[in-house]
Amino acid sequence: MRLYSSSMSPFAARCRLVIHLKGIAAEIVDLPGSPKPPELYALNPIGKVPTLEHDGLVIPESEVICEYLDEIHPLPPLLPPEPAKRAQLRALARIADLYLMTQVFALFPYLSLGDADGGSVRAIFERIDRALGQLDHFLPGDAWAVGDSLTLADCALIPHLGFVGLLLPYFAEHAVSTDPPKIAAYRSGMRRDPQAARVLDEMETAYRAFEQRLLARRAKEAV
Ligand SMILES: N[C@@H](CCC(=O)N[C@@H](CS)C(=O)NCC(=O)O)C(=O)O
Repeated sequence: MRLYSSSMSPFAARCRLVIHLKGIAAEIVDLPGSPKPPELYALNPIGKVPTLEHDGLVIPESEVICEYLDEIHPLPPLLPPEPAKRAQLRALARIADLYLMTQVFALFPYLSLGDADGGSVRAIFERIDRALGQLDHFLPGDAWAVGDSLTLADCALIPHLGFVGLLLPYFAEHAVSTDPPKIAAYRSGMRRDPQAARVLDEMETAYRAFEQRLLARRAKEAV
């Protein structure tokens, strides 16, 4: 089994977290940088990480990969048996994927282009704040996202919220977001699981290196 990953990608971190929690012997191929290499496009024309290769099968999309891993390696189970909890779990992960992370990634062009009056960045932050509020609404306010143990919802939310915490301060000149109360409480417990702490650390190390390169490039352009 081979996972094409990037240390900085929260979507790839979600899959690495499942792999580590289940002790799966997978080769993790780190593909830093963008655009991704032609080898990845040859396997998956979407050209995104994570991409999983297993027994001749190529699977794109982090959510699909995580559910596949849970099905072929059932222990420890990361999907609760109750349909209601499964629905809650999938709703939380989907809200984070579709409404929060699409807006967070919309900030990327402004990392290199800048945003002279901050208007575009502020508009994106308004949408991020709305998505954080929507996610907060559906969070139960307990230690884990659903039930009393770590599930696939946490595997999505921990890297996503970790990435939000790294990227958003970069735009503090133009806009700031504060976590709504349940998300703030959830964030404070995100490192409780050692494997979750591990992927958060990997993501932060890769993000800091990316940020240094970005700041160096901007300083050079300003001369
Ligand atoms: N919906 C996809 C999103 C994956 C995604 O956006 N991956 C980004 C990195 S976070 C990527 O590979 N972008 C292409 C690139 O960096 O060139 C998923 O859930 O896997």
